[in-house]
Formats: sequence, C-alpha cells, structure tokens
Amino acid sequence: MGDGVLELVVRGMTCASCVHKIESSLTKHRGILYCSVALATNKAHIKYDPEIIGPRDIIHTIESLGFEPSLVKIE
Ligand code: 9UX
Repeated sequence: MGDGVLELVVRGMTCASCVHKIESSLTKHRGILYCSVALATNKAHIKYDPEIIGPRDIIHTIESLGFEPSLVKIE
C-alpha cells in the first residue's frame, strides 16, 4: 500500500507556536511520515503510513491540542 495523504483545514491557530505545537505533536506520532502546517492558509498537509495510523487518529490528535481540524482531501 502507498502512503496516505491528508489535507486539512485547521481552525483556531493564531500564532507560530500553534503551528509548531501541531507539527511537533504529529511528527512524534508513529506512522506520520511528513507534516506541514501553514498559518496563513490554515492548511495542514500530512503524509502517513495507512498501515499504522489513519485520518481519524490524526484528526483526534489535532483536536486534543485544542484546534478544530476539518477534512479537505484524502488521497
Ligand atoms: Mo499561540 Mo496557539 O500564543 O495554541 S500557541 S495562540
């Protein structure tokens, strides 16, 4: 199976530390291969190993940090 690609809109980010919180938390997760969050566009681009982690886990992780992610695209 190939990598999973997830694109999210994340509401509630107001500063660069918010971006860092999300990126560092996701990057620590097993199964997350790549993560980039953009404050200006509220977008998050994530690559993951679908055999280890799924979109629900990723969304829940971001929610648990106090932000509101919503799904834009799954590849
Ligand atoms: Mo910035 Mo974000 O001061 O949770 S870290 S608002």
